[in-house]
Amino acid sequence: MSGDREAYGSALREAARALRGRAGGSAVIVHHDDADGLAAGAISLRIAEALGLRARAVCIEKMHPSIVSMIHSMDAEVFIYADIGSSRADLVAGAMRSGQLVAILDHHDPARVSGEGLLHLNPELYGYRGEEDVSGSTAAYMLLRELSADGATELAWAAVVGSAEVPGDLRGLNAEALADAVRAGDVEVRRGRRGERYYVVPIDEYWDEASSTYTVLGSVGYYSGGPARAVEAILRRELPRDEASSLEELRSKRFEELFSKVYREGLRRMRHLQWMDDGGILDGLGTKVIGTFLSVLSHRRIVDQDKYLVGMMEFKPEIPGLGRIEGRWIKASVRTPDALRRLVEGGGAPPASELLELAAGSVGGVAEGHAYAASGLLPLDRREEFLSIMDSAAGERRRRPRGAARLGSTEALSVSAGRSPVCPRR
Ligand SMILES: [Mn+2]
Repeated sequence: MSGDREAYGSALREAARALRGRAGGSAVIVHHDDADGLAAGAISLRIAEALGLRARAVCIEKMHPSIVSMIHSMDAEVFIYADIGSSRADLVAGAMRSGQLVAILDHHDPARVSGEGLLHLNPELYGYRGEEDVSGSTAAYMLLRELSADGATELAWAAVVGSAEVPGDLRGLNAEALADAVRAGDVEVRRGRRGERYYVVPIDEYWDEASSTYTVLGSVGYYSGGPARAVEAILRRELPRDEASSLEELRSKRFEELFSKVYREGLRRMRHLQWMDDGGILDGLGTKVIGTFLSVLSHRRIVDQDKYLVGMMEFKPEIPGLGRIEGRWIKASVRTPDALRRLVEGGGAPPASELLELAAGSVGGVAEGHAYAASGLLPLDRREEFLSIMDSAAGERRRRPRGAARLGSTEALSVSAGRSPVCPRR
């Protein structure tokens, strides 16, 4: 068990004091599109309410410089980032205008930046592990509880649902939210053969099932108002099953179409990677779906098991509730098929995130992720360049066979390859 509860607690108290000073103003809640992000968004709206702030929510799929700068040009004094923002706190610090107050309630690996008016409340900064002890929605819940101990309890169950992306029995700060939810009568802990299961009374569903349902709304339904309806549903203590199943149906139809395209045309093969694009088939669905598609595809025979698998679709420049970002962009996702995954595990090949960050960064894009799955955005007109940079970087960074010249970075590679890929962010 990790975490400096005292230091984190006093950071929460300080943040609450700073935020209370802004009562009566207006706020923008920026949240992620999966269940954790949607629950964190709902909880953050309740935070704004507790502070007497008029608030509106914007759901974003990715941190991107243009998106962050558009956010901070919105007319508001308080900005809350929920389950997103930490890894690019540098972008936030750079885009903040004077007088703006920002609270980041996130659990992803934080960029360590500080600045006037920036309240970075990621429990990882206090020794907790975002992969084990705390979800984004729990991070948000902790601040809500600080602001309004009584009002918070009603949403503790949402933090439990958000925490479903963290594997194993809930612990650390997640267990604190669970204890509140149990006390409120909203969650029952049932012990199964493979550990605890959390049954959520108001929505009559287990936490992990509920998590998948909300995630479908937020991600597949990203461009059709899904995130806002999911957030509203959480605040009303409801689970929108019907909408989720029709979105799932739509997604599997599109996936079928895309599988036929891939089998008809094959994958484009380079020395160290293989790639495909959706040819517009996934248009209108949130760009998380290309990652989901690759995860399924990566186990098929058509895929070379020792090459990185790259999938691309166009990223619509129109961000719902925010506006149009400049330029035309592609969302690129990467997966490591099984044989390659073992190589990465052993330090014999670079993590997917490292390659993608390098290649996307070289063409003016952004990327993040972990050893076996990563995703990013890159300019549409620099796709070929991006692919060839990624292919040659993969070649250069492969460890040479035993006895060949030493490559100094293999130790660092195996360390990052060992991180557990728990956060389904890609
Ligand atoms: Mn999360």
